[in-house]
Amino acid sequence: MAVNGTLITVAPTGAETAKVDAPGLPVTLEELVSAATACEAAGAAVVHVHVRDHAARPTLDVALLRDTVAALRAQTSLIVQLSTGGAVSDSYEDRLRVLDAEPDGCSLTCGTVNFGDDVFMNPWPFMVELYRRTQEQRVVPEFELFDLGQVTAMRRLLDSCGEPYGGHVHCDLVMGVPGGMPGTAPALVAAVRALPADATWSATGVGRTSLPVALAALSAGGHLRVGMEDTLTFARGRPVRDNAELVERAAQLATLAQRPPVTPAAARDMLGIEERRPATVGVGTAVGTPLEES
Ligand code: KMH
Ligand code: ZN
Repeated sequence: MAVNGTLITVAPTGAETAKVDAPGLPVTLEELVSAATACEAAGAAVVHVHVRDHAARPTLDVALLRDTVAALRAQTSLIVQLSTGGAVSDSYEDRLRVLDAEPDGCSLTCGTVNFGDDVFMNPWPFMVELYRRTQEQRVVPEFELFDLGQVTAMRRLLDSCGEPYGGHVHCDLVMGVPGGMPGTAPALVAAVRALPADATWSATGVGRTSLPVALAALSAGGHLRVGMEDTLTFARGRPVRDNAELVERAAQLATLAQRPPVTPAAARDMLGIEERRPATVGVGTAVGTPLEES
Protein backbone atom coordinates (compact mmCIF):
# COMPACT_ATOMS: atom_id res chain seq x y z
CA MET A 1 0.00 0.00 0.00
CA ALA A 2 1.41 3.38 -0.95
CA VAL A 3 0.45 5.77 1.81
CA ASN A 4 0.02 9.36 0.72
CA GLY A 5 -1.09 10.81 4.04
CA THR A 6 0.99 11.36 7.16
CA LEU A 7 0.35 9.66 10.47
CA ILE A 8 1.13 12.11 13.28
CA THR A 9 1.79 10.74 16.75
CA VAL A 10 1.97 13.09 19.69
CA ALA A 11 4.06 12.18 22.75
CA PRO A 12 2.85 14.87 25.15
CA THR A 13 4.53 14.10 28.48
CA GLY A 14 7.32 11.51 28.71
CA ALA A 15 8.98 10.51 31.94
CA GLU A 16 12.00 12.78 32.02
CA THR A 17 10.82 16.39 32.27
CA ALA A 18 9.64 18.11 35.47
CA LYS A 19 6.56 20.33 35.35
CA VAL A 20 8.53 23.24 36.87
CA ASP A 21 10.90 23.11 33.91
CA ALA A 22 8.10 23.06 31.32
CA PRO A 23 4.84 24.61 32.53
CA GLY A 24 2.95 23.44 29.44
CA LEU A 25 3.75 19.79 30.17
CA PRO A 26 0.50 17.85 30.77
CA VAL A 27 0.93 15.89 34.02
CA THR A 28 -2.61 15.53 35.41
CA LEU A 29 -5.33 13.48 33.74
CA GLU A 30 -7.27 16.66 33.02
CA GLU A 31 -4.23 18.30 31.42
CA LEU A 32 -3.47 15.18 29.41
CA VAL A 33 -7.01 14.88 28.01
CA SER A 34 -7.07 18.59 27.21
CA ALA A 35 -3.71 18.35 25.43
CA ALA A 36 -4.81 15.23 23.53
CA THR A 37 -8.03 16.92 22.41
CA ALA A 38 -6.13 19.96 21.12
CA CYS A 39 -3.58 17.73 19.38
CA GLU A 40 -6.30 15.71 17.67
CA ALA A 41 -7.85 18.92 16.39
CA ALA A 42 -4.40 19.92 15.10
CA GLY A 43 -3.94 16.66 13.18
CA ALA A 44 -2.65 13.95 15.52
CA ALA A 45 -3.96 10.39 15.14
CA VAL A 46 -2.03 8.59 17.89
CA VAL A 47 -1.20 9.62 21.46
CA HIS A 48 1.85 8.02 23.11
CA VAL A 49 1.16 8.13 26.83
CA HIS A 50 3.26 8.29 30.00
CA VAL A 51 1.33 9.11 33.15
CA ARG A 52 2.32 10.92 36.34
CA ASP A 53 1.19 10.42 39.94
CA HIS A 54 -0.35 13.04 42.28
CA ALA A 55 3.11 14.57 42.75
CA ALA A 56 3.73 14.64 38.97
CA ARG A 57 6.28 11.83 39.22
CA PRO A 58 6.29 9.20 36.44
CA THR A 59 4.35 6.07 37.39
CA LEU A 60 3.22 2.79 35.81
CA ASP A 61 0.33 2.31 38.23
CA VAL A 62 -2.11 0.10 36.33
CA ALA A 63 -5.27 1.64 37.82
CA LEU A 64 -4.12 5.09 36.77
CA LEU A 65 -3.21 3.79 33.32
CA ARG A 66 -6.68 2.21 32.99
CA ASP A 67 -8.37 5.48 33.98
CA THR A 68 -6.21 7.34 31.50
CA VAL A 69 -7.03 4.97 28.63
CA ALA A 70 -10.74 5.26 29.47
CA ALA A 71 -10.64 9.06 29.63
CA LEU A 72 -8.75 9.40 26.35
CA ARG A 73 -11.18 6.97 24.67
CA ALA A 74 -14.17 8.90 26.00
CA GLN A 75 -12.91 12.36 25.03
CA THR A 76 -10.99 11.74 21.81
CA SER A 77 -10.87 9.43 18.79
CA LEU A 78 -7.11 9.03 19.09
CA ILE A 79 -5.35 5.67 19.07
CA VAL A 80 -4.12 5.26 22.65
CA GLN A 81 -0.59 3.88 22.82
CA LEU A 82 0.85 3.32 26.28
CA SER A 83 4.58 3.50 26.91
CA THR A 84 6.15 0.27 28.13
CA GLY A 85 9.45 2.10 28.37
CA GLY A 86 8.33 4.09 31.38
CA ALA A 87 11.21 5.78 33.17
CA VAL A 88 14.74 4.33 33.24
CA SER A 89 14.17 3.36 36.89
CA ASP A 90 11.04 1.24 36.24
CA SER A 91 11.20 -2.54 36.77
CA TYR A 92 10.60 -5.05 33.99
CA GLU A 93 7.60 -6.43 35.90
CA ASP A 94 5.91 -3.03 36.07
CA ARG A 95 6.64 -2.41 32.41
CA LEU A 96 5.05 -5.75 31.42
CA ARG A 97 1.96 -4.99 33.52
CA VAL A 98 1.24 -1.87 31.43
CA LEU A 99 -0.58 -4.15 28.97
CA ASP A 100 -3.14 -4.97 31.67
CA ALA A 101 -4.56 -1.47 31.14
CA GLU A 102 -5.78 -2.71 27.73
CA PRO A 103 -4.54 0.08 25.47
CA ASP A 104 -4.88 0.03 21.68
CA GLY A 105 -1.14 -0.08 21.26
CA CYS A 106 2.13 0.06 23.17
CA SER A 107 5.73 0.96 22.57
CA LEU A 108 8.28 -1.86 22.44
CA THR A 109 11.94 -0.85 22.37
CA CYS A 110 14.24 -3.25 20.55
CA GLY A 111 17.40 -3.02 22.61
CA THR A 112 19.32 -1.42 25.41
CA VAL A 113 20.63 2.08 24.78
CA ASN A 114 22.61 4.70 26.63
CA PHE A 115 20.11 7.42 27.48
CA GLY A 116 21.97 10.57 28.45
CA ASP A 117 23.66 9.73 31.75
CA ASP A 118 21.37 6.72 32.24
CA VAL A 119 20.83 3.37 30.54
CA PHE A 120 17.45 2.40 29.08
CA MET A 121 17.41 -1.36 29.61
CA ASN A 122 15.75 -3.67 27.07
CA PRO A 123 17.60 -7.00 27.10
CA TRP A 124 16.56 -9.70 24.65
CA PRO A 125 14.59 -11.89 27.14
CA PHE A 126 12.55 -8.85 28.21
CA MET A 127 11.84 -7.91 24.60
CA VAL A 128 10.64 -11.45 23.88
CA GLU A 129 8.42 -11.59 26.96
CA LEU A 130 6.88 -8.20 26.23
CA TYR A 131 6.30 -9.11 22.58
CA ARG A 132 4.65 -12.43 23.48
CA ARG A 133 2.36 -10.64 25.90
CA THR A 134 1.35 -8.09 23.24
CA GLN A 135 0.31 -11.04 21.07
CA GLU A 136 -1.61 -12.74 23.90
CA GLN A 137 -3.24 -9.54 25.18
CA ARG A 138 -4.13 -8.23 21.70
CA VAL A 139 -2.15 -5.01 21.95
CA VAL A 140 -0.52 -3.70 18.77
CA PRO A 141 3.15 -2.92 19.35
CA GLU A 142 5.07 -0.04 17.84
CA PHE A 143 8.76 -0.92 17.61
CA GLU A 144 10.90 1.88 19.03
CA LEU A 145 14.32 1.90 17.36
CA PHE A 146 17.00 4.08 18.92
CA ASP A 147 19.89 2.70 16.89
CA LEU A 148 20.68 0.82 13.70
CA GLY A 149 21.40 -2.37 15.63
CA GLN A 150 17.89 -2.22 17.08
CA VAL A 151 16.49 -2.58 13.56
CA THR A 152 18.32 -5.91 13.36
CA ALA A 153 17.02 -6.86 16.80
CA MET A 154 13.45 -6.10 15.69
CA ARG A 155 13.88 -8.36 12.66
CA ARG A 156 15.24 -11.10 14.92
CA LEU A 157 12.17 -10.70 17.14
CA LEU A 158 9.80 -10.96 14.18
CA ASP A 159 11.67 -14.01 12.85
CA SER A 160 11.66 -15.70 16.27
CA CYS A 161 8.16 -14.89 17.49
CA GLY A 162 6.03 -14.25 14.41
CA GLU A 163 4.02 -11.30 13.24
CA PRO A 164 2.70 -8.67 15.64
CA TYR A 165 -0.91 -8.58 16.78
CA GLY A 166 -2.78 -6.74 14.03
CA GLY A 167 -0.53 -8.22 11.36
CA HIS A 168 1.36 -5.05 10.46
CA VAL A 169 4.85 -3.86 11.43
CA HIS A 170 5.07 -0.19 12.35
CA CYS A 171 8.27 1.32 13.76
CA ASP A 172 9.34 4.63 15.21
CA LEU A 173 12.92 5.75 14.66
CA VAL A 174 13.86 7.65 17.83
CA MET A 175 16.80 9.82 16.80
CA GLY A 176 19.10 12.26 18.54
CA VAL A 177 19.03 10.67 22.01
CA PRO A 178 22.50 11.09 23.55
CA GLY A 179 23.70 7.50 23.21
CA GLY A 180 21.53 6.51 20.25
CA MET A 181 21.70 7.17 16.52
CA PRO A 182 22.12 10.80 15.50
CA GLY A 183 19.18 12.83 14.20
CA THR A 184 20.51 13.22 10.68
CA ALA A 185 19.26 12.42 7.19
CA PRO A 186 22.04 9.86 6.48
CA ALA A 187 21.27 7.99 9.72
CA LEU A 188 17.56 8.01 8.92
CA VAL A 189 18.16 6.65 5.41
CA ALA A 190 20.43 3.90 6.77
CA ALA A 191 17.80 2.82 9.30
CA VAL A 192 14.95 2.91 6.77
CA ARG A 193 16.95 0.81 4.31
CA ALA A 194 17.30 -1.87 6.99
CA LEU A 195 13.56 -2.11 7.76
CA PRO A 196 11.37 -4.92 6.40
CA ALA A 197 10.00 -3.94 2.99
CA ASP A 198 6.35 -3.90 4.09
CA ALA A 199 6.87 -2.00 7.36
CA THR A 200 5.66 1.53 7.88
CA TRP A 201 7.64 3.91 10.04
CA SER A 202 7.65 7.26 11.71
CA ALA A 203 10.58 9.25 13.01
CA THR A 204 11.16 11.34 16.10
CA GLY A 205 14.00 13.82 16.44
CA VAL A 206 14.82 14.57 20.05
CA GLY A 207 15.67 18.15 21.01
CA ARG A 208 17.18 20.24 18.26
CA THR A 209 16.99 17.34 15.81
CA SER A 210 13.19 17.57 15.76
CA LEU A 211 12.90 19.65 12.58
CA PRO A 212 15.68 18.05 10.52
CA VAL A 213 14.34 14.59 11.33
CA ALA A 214 10.77 15.59 10.47
CA LEU A 215 11.86 17.01 7.13
CA ALA A 216 14.01 13.97 6.34
CA ALA A 217 11.17 11.62 7.32
CA LEU A 218 8.65 13.38 5.09
CA SER A 219 11.01 13.34 2.13
CA ALA A 220 11.76 9.64 2.65
CA GLY A 221 8.07 8.66 2.85
CA GLY A 222 7.81 8.29 6.61
CA HIS A 223 5.42 9.47 9.28
CA LEU A 224 6.00 11.84 12.20
CA ARG A 225 6.10 11.78 15.99
CA VAL A 226 6.36 15.08 17.85
CA GLY A 227 5.63 16.27 21.37
CA MET A 228 7.01 17.58 24.63
CA GLU A 229 8.37 14.15 25.55
CA ASP A 230 10.96 14.75 22.85
CA THR A 231 11.24 18.49 22.30
CA LEU A 232 10.99 21.43 24.70
CA THR A 233 12.32 24.19 22.44
CA PHE A 234 10.15 25.38 19.56
CA ALA A 235 12.86 27.56 18.02
CA ARG A 236 16.19 28.86 19.19
CA GLY A 237 15.57 30.62 22.53
CA ARG A 238 11.79 29.99 22.42
CA PRO A 239 10.39 27.28 24.71
CA VAL A 240 7.52 25.12 23.47
CA ARG A 241 4.20 26.58 24.63
CA ASP A 242 2.22 23.37 24.40
CA ASN A 243 1.98 20.11 22.50
CA ALA A 244 -0.61 21.39 20.07
CA GLU A 245 1.80 23.86 18.51
CA LEU A 246 4.24 21.02 17.78
CA VAL A 247 1.45 19.02 16.15
CA GLU A 248 0.30 22.09 14.20
CA ARG A 249 3.80 22.56 12.83
CA ALA A 250 4.09 18.88 11.93
CA ALA A 251 0.70 19.05 10.17
CA GLN A 252 1.83 22.13 8.24
CA LEU A 253 5.01 20.38 7.11
CA ALA A 254 3.06 17.28 6.11
CA THR A 255 0.55 19.36 4.18
CA LEU A 256 3.36 21.25 2.42
CA ALA A 257 4.81 17.88 1.46
CA GLN A 258 1.39 17.05 -0.02
CA ARG A 259 0.89 14.24 2.47
CA PRO A 260 -1.62 15.81 4.88
CA PRO A 261 -2.39 14.32 8.31
CA VAL A 262 -4.52 11.17 8.34
CA THR A 263 -7.53 10.67 10.59
CA PRO A 264 -7.38 8.30 13.57
CA ALA A 265 -9.78 5.99 11.70
CA ALA A 266 -7.49 5.83 8.67
CA ALA A 267 -4.52 5.30 10.99
CA ARG A 268 -6.32 2.33 12.59
CA ASP A 269 -6.72 0.73 9.16
CA MET A 270 -3.08 1.30 8.35
CA LEU A 271 -1.76 -0.04 11.66
CA GLY A 272 -4.21 -2.94 12.06
CA ILE A 273 -5.61 -1.55 15.30
CA GLU A 274 -9.17 -2.47 16.12
CA GLU A 275 -11.59 0.01 17.66
CA ARG A 276 -12.11 -0.88 21.33
CA ARG A 277 -14.63 1.88 22.06
CA PRO A 278 -18.31 1.00 22.41
CA ALA A 279 -19.85 1.46 18.96
CA THR A 280 -22.36 4.06 20.15
CA VAL A 281 -19.83 6.57 21.50
CA GLY A 282 -19.36 9.52 19.16
CA VAL A 283 -16.17 11.44 19.86
CA GLY A 284 -13.43 13.41 18.30
CA THR A 285 -12.60 16.45 16.27
CA ALA A 286 -10.19 14.90 13.81
CA VAL A 287 -9.00 17.11 10.98
CA GLY A 288 -7.09 14.55 8.95
CA THR A 289 -7.86 13.10 5.57
CA PRO A 290 -8.37 9.46 4.65
CA LEU A 291 -5.33 7.51 3.54
CA GLU A 292 -5.05 7.30 -0.19
CA GLU A 293 -3.75 4.34 -2.10
CA SER A 294 -2.12 4.14 -5.46
N1 KMH B 1 11.45 7.23 29.03
C1 KMH B 1 12.40 6.43 28.32
C2 KMH B 1 13.34 5.77 29.28
C3 KMH B 1 8.96 4.46 25.50
O1 KMH B 1 8.12 5.26 25.87
O2 KMH B 1 8.71 3.32 25.18
C4 KMH B 1 11.76 5.40 27.49
C5 KMH B 1 10.73 5.84 26.53
C6 KMH B 1 10.41 4.88 25.46
O3 KMH B 1 10.15 6.90 26.63
ZN1 ZN C 1 7.86 7.40 25.65
